[in-house]
Amino acid sequence: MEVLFATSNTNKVEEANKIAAEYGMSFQQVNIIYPEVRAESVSKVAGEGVRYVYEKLKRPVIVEDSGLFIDALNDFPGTYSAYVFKRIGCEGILKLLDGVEDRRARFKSAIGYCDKKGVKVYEGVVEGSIPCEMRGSKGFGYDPIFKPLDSEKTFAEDPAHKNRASHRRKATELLCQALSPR
Ligand code: ITT
Repeated sequence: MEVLFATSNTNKVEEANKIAAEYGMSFQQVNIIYPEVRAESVSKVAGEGVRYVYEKLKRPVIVEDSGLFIDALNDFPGTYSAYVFKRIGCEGILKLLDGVEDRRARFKSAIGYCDKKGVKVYEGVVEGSIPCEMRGSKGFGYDPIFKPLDSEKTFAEDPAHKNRASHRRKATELLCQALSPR
């Protein structure tokens, strides 16, 4: 089964497709601009976004909103992660956390799916922490500054572990299980 994936981020599609293949599914990227609502939850952003995109395409489609939520920064950058990454990147986040002891953080992913029956949203979260320096060169975005709880390596150092444990893995699996029950 093939479902459209409305995103400008090819990395997201590649990661989701590795997981979807295990369920005999795949996502086909479609570059369509949709308004991102101002909201504090990734689920709200994904749900509203996919409703808009479905109205344009009238074909089963997903939108994924994701982001990094840092405890010591009151969940910043959260749903503003893409904007913040473009402006200050991983280096800027490390500066904001300079001297901060509490390094706890989580990645969240919400996948909004819409077909003629309506919108469903599937969420995934991975808990971790922000190291004091960037580590690794794989992956994308904030991967060099995110270390999941169950590993000593960042996602950028260990993409195989990211594939097994990520926020995207969890949300994508819930979607695939809902679409192709075994
Ligand atoms: P689309 O909105 O077009 O799908 P985007 O990259 O702008 O693509 P988001 O709005 O969901 O995606 O923003 C999420 C940002 O959070 C993204 O720019 C990355 O910098 C970061 N991010 C999300 N998932 C990530 C992951 O698995 N690893 C590292 N950074 C991630």
